[in-house]
Amino acid sequence: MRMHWIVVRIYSTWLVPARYHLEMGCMIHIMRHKSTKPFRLLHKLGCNGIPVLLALFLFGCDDSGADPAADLKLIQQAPAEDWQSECLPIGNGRLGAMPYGTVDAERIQFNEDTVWIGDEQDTGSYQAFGDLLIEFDASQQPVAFTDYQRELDIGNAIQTIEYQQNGIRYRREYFASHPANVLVFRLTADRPGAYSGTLSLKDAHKGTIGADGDEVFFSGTLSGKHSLSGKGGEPNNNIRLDYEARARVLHEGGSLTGGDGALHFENCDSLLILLDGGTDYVNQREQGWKGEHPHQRIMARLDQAVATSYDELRNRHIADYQSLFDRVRLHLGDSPEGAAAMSTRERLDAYRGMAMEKPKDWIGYEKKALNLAGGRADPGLEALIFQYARYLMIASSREGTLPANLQGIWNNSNNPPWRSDYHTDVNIQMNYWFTGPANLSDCFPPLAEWLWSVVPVKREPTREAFGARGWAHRAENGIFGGQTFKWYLGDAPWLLQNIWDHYAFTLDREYLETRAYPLIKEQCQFWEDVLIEWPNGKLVSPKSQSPEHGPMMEGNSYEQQLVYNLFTDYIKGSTLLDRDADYRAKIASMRECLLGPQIGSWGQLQEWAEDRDDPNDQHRHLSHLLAVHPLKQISPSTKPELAEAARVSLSARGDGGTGWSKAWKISMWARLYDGDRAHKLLREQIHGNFFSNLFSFHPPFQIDGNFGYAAGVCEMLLQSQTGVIHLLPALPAAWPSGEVKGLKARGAFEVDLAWTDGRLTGVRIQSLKGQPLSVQYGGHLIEALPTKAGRTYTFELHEGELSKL
Ligand code: FUC
Repeated sequence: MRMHWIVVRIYSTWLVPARYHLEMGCMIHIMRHKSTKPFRLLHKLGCNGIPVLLALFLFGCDDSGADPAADLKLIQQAPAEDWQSECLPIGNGRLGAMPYGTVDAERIQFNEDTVWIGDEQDTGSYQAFGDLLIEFDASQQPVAFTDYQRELDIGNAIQTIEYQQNGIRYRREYFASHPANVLVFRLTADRPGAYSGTLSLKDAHKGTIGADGDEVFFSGTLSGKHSLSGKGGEPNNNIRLDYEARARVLHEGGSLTGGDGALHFENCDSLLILLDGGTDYVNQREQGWKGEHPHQRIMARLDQAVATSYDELRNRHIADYQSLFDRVRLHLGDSPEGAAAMSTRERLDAYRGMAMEKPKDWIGYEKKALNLAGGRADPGLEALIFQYARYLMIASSREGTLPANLQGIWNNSNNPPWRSDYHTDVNIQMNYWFTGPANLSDCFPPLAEWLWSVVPVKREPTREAFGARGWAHRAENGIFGGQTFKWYLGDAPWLLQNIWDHYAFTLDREYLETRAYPLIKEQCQFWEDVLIEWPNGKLVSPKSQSPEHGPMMEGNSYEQQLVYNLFTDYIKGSTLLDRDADYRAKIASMRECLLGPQIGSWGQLQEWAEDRDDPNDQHRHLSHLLAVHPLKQISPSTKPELAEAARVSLSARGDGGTGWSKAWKISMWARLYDGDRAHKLLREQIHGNFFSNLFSFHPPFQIDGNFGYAAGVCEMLLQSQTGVIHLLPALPAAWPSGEVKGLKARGAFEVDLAWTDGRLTGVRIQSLKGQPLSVQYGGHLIEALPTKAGRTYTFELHEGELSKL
């Protein structure tokens, strides 16, 4: 009977791989029966345990990837008409693509992460790269088509387009392979000879276009200046990157001929198009930011991809992708019947309780009154958007690439919004808040490497502006170290919060020694040089602006909180590495003198050293609340009075805002343990700031809203910033039952959780590096359990008390 229960459970919890179902299921079962030891259950099963253990082992081995029924698809029932709101993105970290053609004329807009115009003075701008155009002969006499469906399956990172035309079933299958490092497009049909037409490339700049044999290509030099740069004098833009893009076409059946810069295919059964491109950018100032021309690399990658069968390319792509994606499974509750099969547009409409007809309807919508009561609950959609952020991160940030910019990697303009750059006064930091908790630390190194590469450029202007060692940032940043807009002195220590946190999640000592520690130490020197001592002995930042808000003042909470955090991390790092003891002592004594957080006249956490906050001010930035999130100094557990003041301030700021601002408020409310308010923000972000391709918008499209949303979901389910692993700290009533597998906690722990009726029912924590483990659930705390690296620890909740099994 109970064996039967276990087997049923294996198949009923569809989201989680079999191994997990069984172990969690078994564990939950044990808990429900108030049995504390697994072997007691085995006795209850009426056997000596061996057959059951064998069954556990056998089922445990059946971990065969994503369940086909999983709710992991974005579905569209019409070709994309609008680039930012309707195209479904693919990417391999370096190359990105947005298919937005029609049935008769495919158009795949593509990017490469280094295609930039800018230099060491000017931020410049990320650029569009090109389009792959396929005109089918049918486009001369368009014929009606039926059964059209576009799908992006984020369970395997493959996009498909299917339709029926002239009695033929057509299928396009697209993916961006990280192992092969090329874009792959395959067109098939259920009848031979179905493909005739012309294939070409369009350069987004003014390069040379050509066709040769089975290839089309373009190449040139990125020169000139992008249009934003003209303000305030002529920019140099004197770094001119050479670029090239090349598509190789393989066909089955029919013929392929070249001419006039295009390839003509006739009566082909199928087409396989491999596309690669790049520039000569290297992230090294001492080489003038330019390395070898990309031509040889592109040819080598295409040669290798051509020598690999399509199935093999596809299998390797899926295996690589799932090695990252499958680490986290999330189930937040059951969706309405049939929701997972709906088009994403209709699904969003149902969630919102109102229909959006055209992309233009969305712009400005975030400002309109929201009718939250009108929509229907769809926890599967809320989980899908979380997993989609993980998909987008894997697609736009991998070891060796540049970090995800304001639009990840996807950009169709040479003058994109805010240069599609690296804004350092919240945006790029927000992009990377969730990589640690969402088990994607492997996607983080591009941020550290980018920072490492641009800091040397920033030292000289920093010395000139502030007479200080180290470096500071203006808000807009490019890939050659150039920067524009205002100086924000907290930006650098804010980036270093991400840099330290990557260490906190991974405990990667080499990274600490070679990247985190040197950067943090150099930043401490900047603050040693610029902090001002007030007559009362307090150390404050020099005059600066709280990001994009208010006057220039000394001692803004923005810098004060960030410098406190920087010094704290420095002290920890230098202690761990046993380095620079004298300097550590100096920094520790400076930290003691920093002006700390202040509670103002209406109970608010002050944004400025002066009590001048306006209770009616609903500015989108939350710079004075950083100590709540993403920093760690204010928590209701450790600093209840300051946490209450932060709550007053956050409430006053309201629940509106841009995509990223709402996303940040999810995390903020979660850190204040208000799960229902966090969920309200999450819902409002979905209502007001997601296009039908699930790109979040500011407006316009800005990927920090996607990544910040995922950070918020993590904060609702698990927190670890205070050194304690806090389970379900902000579980909303909207998610009464659910499961999550594979979230990470600081100290290198991997955590699986299950809950029912709002109560924790299962906890499994794997210690990856053998650190002591402190766990909290509600008011109950288990402190400093010794652990062994590689071991998994399970806990049970019995009459409200948490105990280790
Ligand atoms: C910051 C924000 C803006 C926008 C821009 C890209 O400056 O204040 O809202 O997100 O970055």
